[in-house]
Amino acid sequence: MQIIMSIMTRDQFFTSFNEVIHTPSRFTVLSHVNPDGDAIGSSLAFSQMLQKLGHAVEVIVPNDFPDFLAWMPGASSIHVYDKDPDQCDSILKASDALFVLDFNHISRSGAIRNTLENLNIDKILIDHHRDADMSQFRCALSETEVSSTSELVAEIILHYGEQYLDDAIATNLLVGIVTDTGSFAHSIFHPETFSICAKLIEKAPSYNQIHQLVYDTFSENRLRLLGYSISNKMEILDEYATAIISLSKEELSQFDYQVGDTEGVVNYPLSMKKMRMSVLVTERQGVIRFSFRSKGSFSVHELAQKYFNGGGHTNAAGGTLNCSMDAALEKLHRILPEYKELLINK
Ligand SMILES: [Mn+2]
Repeated sequence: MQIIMSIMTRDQFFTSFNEVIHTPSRFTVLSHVNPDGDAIGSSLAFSQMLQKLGHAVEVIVPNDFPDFLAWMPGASSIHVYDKDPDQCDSILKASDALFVLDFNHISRSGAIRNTLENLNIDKILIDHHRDADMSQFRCALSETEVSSTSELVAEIILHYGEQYLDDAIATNLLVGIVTDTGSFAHSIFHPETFSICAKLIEKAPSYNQIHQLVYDTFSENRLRLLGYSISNKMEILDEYATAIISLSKEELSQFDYQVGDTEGVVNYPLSMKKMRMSVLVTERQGVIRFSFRSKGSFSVHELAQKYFNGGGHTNAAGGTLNCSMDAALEKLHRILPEYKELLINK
């Protein structure tokens, strides 16, 4: 029988969480495939907090993270599963509990999926994505009306007291919040996001420097790929207030594609006043990946979940298809009429 737990309140979460962290333990913190700033920032900060509480903690991600995050405090200690699966499997098997950060569905665990399915230890979720399957978790802090998982981790740390914040933790959390909100441009649901950031900025060495380290790190190829994507590849569908950019494997290799190089490309079309949805379609490792963004109430989560084996948030979601680029674009065009009303009604 499957037990469906309802969403936990914060009080219930902390009661259960306190039991988990009560005695010195070996913990693993795990984040999602294709880790982004929030995945790395929240995982590092959370593991650093657990270490301060006297636990032995390792951070694992399914595959490598982009270079622009490599400077983050503690990043060099992260285990990348597909570089050393045996070591990661031993770490997981020796763990007393597993913390799952910034994702809530096993399909986002990449190559770790098999190990996870056979791992009988307590799992604790800290995440801000929709539709969490609570039956998998001993306890969960699963809230969608927050900017990022990093914001939730900041709340946990501040719950125990500001003395646990140091410059490394503050820096990691700021990277997570800044990247998941597009530098405070979206996904802000309440003023507390800013009061939390004010506390983090007090502790972090320099906010300006953090911003530069994250954003002013393009290679020439990456900037030229962005220019090419917008100039040559952006298809505007006025009748759906939608823009589509597609990049084939060949096009990516023409710009010497490195992990993370298409990060943010999907946001640019939405800077046009008339656009409600933007879709980036890329072909990598034999899979077609979709990245969806929207403005206002139009939910790309619903669309990604219904047609593209994915999901995420109302205004940002992802998905994948195992097919050719042509077939993927054909499917996208085919389903758009279903959403026409929602897309053009403000
Ligand atoms: Mn996130």
